[in-house]
Order: sequence, then structure tokens, then C-alpha cells
Amino acid sequence: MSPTADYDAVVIGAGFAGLYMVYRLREDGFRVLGVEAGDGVGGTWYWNRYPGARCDSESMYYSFSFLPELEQEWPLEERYPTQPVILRYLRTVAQRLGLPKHFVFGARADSVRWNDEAGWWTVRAGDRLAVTARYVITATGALSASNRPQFAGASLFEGEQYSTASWPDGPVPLASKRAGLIGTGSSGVQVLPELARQAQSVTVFQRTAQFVTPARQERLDPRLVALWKANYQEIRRRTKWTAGGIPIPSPIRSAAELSAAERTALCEEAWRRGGIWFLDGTFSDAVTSLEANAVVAGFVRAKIGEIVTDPDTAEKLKPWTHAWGTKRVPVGSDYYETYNRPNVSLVDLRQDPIEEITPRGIRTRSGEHPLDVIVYATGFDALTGSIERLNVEGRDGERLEDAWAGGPRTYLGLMVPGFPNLFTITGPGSPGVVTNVPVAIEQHVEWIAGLLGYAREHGHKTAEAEPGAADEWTAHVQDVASATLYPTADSWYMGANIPGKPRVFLPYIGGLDVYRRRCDEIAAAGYPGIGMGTPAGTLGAPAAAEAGHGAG
Ligand code: N01
Repeated sequence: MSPTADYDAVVIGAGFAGLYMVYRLREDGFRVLGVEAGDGVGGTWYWNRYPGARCDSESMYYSFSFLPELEQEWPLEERYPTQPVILRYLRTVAQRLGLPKHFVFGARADSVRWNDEAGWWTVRAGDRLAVTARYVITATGALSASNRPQFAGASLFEGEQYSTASWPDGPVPLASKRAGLIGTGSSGVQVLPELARQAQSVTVFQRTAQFVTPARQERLDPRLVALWKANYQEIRRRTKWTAGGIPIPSPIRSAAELSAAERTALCEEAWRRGGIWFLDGTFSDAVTSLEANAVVAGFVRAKIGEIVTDPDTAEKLKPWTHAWGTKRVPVGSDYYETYNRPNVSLVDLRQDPIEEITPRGIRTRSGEHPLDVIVYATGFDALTGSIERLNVEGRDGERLEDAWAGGPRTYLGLMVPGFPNLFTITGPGSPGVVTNVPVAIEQHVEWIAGLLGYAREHGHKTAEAEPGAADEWTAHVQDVASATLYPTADSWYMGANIPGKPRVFLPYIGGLDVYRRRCDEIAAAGYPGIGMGTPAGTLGAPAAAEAGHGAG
């Protein structure tokens, strides 16, 4: 047995998180290998290429903060960046920092096993790769393990079937085709207007009506961009200390403090501005008080009634099954307006459920809907799915899936007891998905890199979350959520979209600023809650490895 692992660290994933983690560790002198299932960098933005894919975070906030030169050069043209623009950005970052050579692409990690005796992990990717590493960092994305419901008869469908989460890289001809769209979350809301423009007809199969917020997509005023760029670093500094990773003022007044006219005026103004300004811009108690929530929900339902001309369709589109904001609110462009097109129709699956997919279309209780194309926008096994699908086995061969059978248990959303030297980025217990994600990713990466540096400096071979610390954090995550209306909804936040998944609140919603402070305090205090293991003295040997080392 070799006395040292092949690498100090293996990072799984080449999206925002994987790229920055590999860069950070390389700069800190660790021997690091990136492993990526796709043929190139991009992560979420590599796979989700469906027409209409855009980020909900505005362009100026959706980038790395540690590349001051690139942020000055990078053109900011539209309020929300499109998928091709974000992918181009990540490719540019990877090239500039010389990162692709540290990655093995086209390798889907499918086994991650701890060897207690050696004190390292073995990471395999089918027959593409088998390497050992002291540390493993999962940068697999919180929303990347796609969920494709198994409808009876789906394999017999004679038309084409696509998933928004793995859209083909190339044109999908839709003209003169009858398309069916299953799913009306953020992906379905974005793809629908494009499908309607391109296809002969679109039938939307809606299980749960959503509260969609208008994006108000627009071209950015170059003067605003110039002003922004002149102050970028100061804005970044402030952004780090916001709850959601976007520096906009939080509402200070509860709905109860306002008259009916003031509430309406406030909602109207937030709706006019769109996007985050509506999501975070109405009342301080919009997701904690049923009364305040009802005001926002009623406002959106009224808007749906105003926009959608067919009263029956408008009624089906009005959400009544959950409180506003408790399922992730999609941000859309012309979503409700699209239902006014003559080639778009809506099936309410709560009234008229899918019975099967036939060779010619989708049969619901009321009859068959003939289709040439079916598009699944049916979401993800969020936060835990992409990590569990790695088949992680920790100390004593314990499977992560078993350890999390009753719900994920983590310390700070970053470490798991029983799984030494394993770190998760934007996993369960992390605030990642409820923030502007790159800001949370940078925090996670820097904290993990800090801990690895500390362990190297002190000669520690292993770092492992203590059970008590993980229990305390896991309970805290639930407590914070319980003070809000979030747990009342059947959402992916609650794991409710995946049959059999434990129903616990997955992300930390106490705020990125609060979370950052806690992480900083823990680091400053020498990492209480984390057991550090015996000296090894083999970490951080001169970086020499190139991707492909150990590839089998
Ligand atoms: O997935 P979703 P998504 N039969 O889970 C329906 C991020 N994101 O890919 O609500 C019929 O939200 C399901 O119905 P229901 C963002 O964080 C960001 O759209 O479970 N329908 C729902 O309508 C987002 O929240 C961006 O009843 C079924 C839909 O499929 C997250 O990713 C863009 C079904 C799934 O909606 C996930 O969004 C896209 C079944 N068996 C995504 N199973 C931007 O930044 C599921 N559904 C712009």
C-alpha cells in the first residue's frame, strides 16, 4: 500500500463550486483532482440548456467575487443572464485560471469509499477512474440529481421525450409539433413561453399551481453597468453580509402595520420591479405570518385573474394548495400571458390526473391528449440526491444513504459524522439554495480551504464532525424553518417531491450572514465540533498532479 494518497483532495463537480474549490486548493498548495460527469465545465449550466433557461439572480450578482479583472471586462447586457452566457462565463473563468487540466471530464463518480486504516478515500467513476485522496469535496450541485417520474407506458411513447435538466446540446426542432409539458416549477415556467413560440401547440400538465413572479427581463443601461463596475468591490463586500447574497434592503414593516391601501401600493410597486424585489420586497412577515402571507397570495391571484383572459384557465392557475413563498417562487417572463395564446392549453392534474403515457400521447382521466413531444420539467432530488448518488461509504462501511435514512444530519451543512474528511458544498443544512448561490459557494469553499490549511499546519490526518455538533446543527436547521410557514408546503425544500424521501426541511434559512458569522467563529476558535485526527505529515506535497493521474 502506498504511504500517501494519490491526491490530497478530489473535488466532484465542475460548476461554480467545483471550479472554485479546485482553484482554491491548488493555490493553497494541495494536490487536487476534479472529477466531472459532463464533457466540460458548467455544472447546472452545462446540463440545463433548455430554451428559455436563465438565472433568477441578476447579472451583476451572479459571478465570482475574487476575479476583479474579469468582473471589469465581463459584459453585463441583460438584467438576468441566459444559460449560454453563464456557461461562457464559467468556461472563461476555467480557462483563465488554468483549471481544465486539473479535471477528468466525462467521468461520473459512482463510488466514494473511506479506508480507515489508510486514512483516505477511494473515488471511482465506472471504469474511467480510480484514485485515492485524503479529502473528498462534493461540489455536485444542490439541484442536479434530476427527478423523472415513472409514468406507466412512458417507454412505449412513439414521439420524443426530453428533460429540461438534461436538454440536448443542439437544436430540438419543435415547429409543427404538438408538445406536452409536465411540471410548472421554475424550469417549466421558463421553458413554456419558448415552447409555445416554437411548437404547433403546447399542453401543460400542471399538478400544483404556482405563484409566478414577473422577471421584468430587460437590457441593462450601460450607465448603470459602469456605475456598478466602478463600485463592484464595495458592493461585493456588502453582499457577503446579506441574508440572501443580494444587497437589497429587506422590508422593515409587517403587513399588520399597514393599511389595505398601503399594502396594495407596496405589492404593486414590488410587482412592477419584478424578480427579487417582489420575492423579498413586500412585508417583513410575508413567510412567517399567515395573515401577511394571505395578502401577498391574494395579490398574485388577482394578477393572474387580470392577465389570463380565459376565466377557467385563470382559475386553474391560481394556487390554493400552499402559502405564498413556501415552494420556491418561479420567476418568469410572459408565463401567465402565454396561456392567452391560442396554441396553449392547460390540464389541471388534480382534477384530471395522468393515467398513462400511450404511444401517441398522454392519457388523463378525461381522455387522451395526442402529442409528438413530451417535455419533463419535473425537478430534482434536491440537496441530498446528488450526494447520495455517489454511493458514499464512510467509517465501518456505513452508507451515507443509510446514515441519512431519517433525514440528513450534518454539521454546518458541510460535514457528516462517520464520514471523515468529506465535505459537502450547498448540501443539506447549508443556506446555499435559498441564497444567490455563488455567494454561498464562495463562503463554503473558503471555509473548507481554511480548515484543510489548519489541519495541514497542525499535522492532523482526519477531520470529522462530532455527532453532538451535527445533532445540534441539524436541530437548529429545523427550528429555524419551524418558525416560518415553509414546512407547511409539499416542496422540494421538504423533500416532499420525491416519493419515500424523509420529510425534513433541507436548507438552512437563518440567513447567509448569520451562517457566515457562525462559521467564522468556529474557525477562529480552532474548529470546535470537529474532531481532528492523528498526525500524518503527508499533506500538501508540491502540486504536480495533472488530471488523468490514476485514471484507470
Ligand atoms: O423543479 P420543481 P424545477 N406528475 O421541483 C411537477 C432551481 N431553478 O426544475 O409542485 C406531475 O420546482 C411538480 O409538481 P408539484 C430553483 O431553485 C432555478 O422547475 O410537485 N407533475 C412541479 O410542478 C427551482 O425551484 C432556475 O406538485 C410532477 C414540477 O414538476 C429548482 O431549481 C431555473 C410530477 C417540478 O418543479 C427546481 O426547479 C430552473 C409528477 N409525477 C430551476 N413530479 C432559475 O434560476 C413532479 N411534478 C431561473
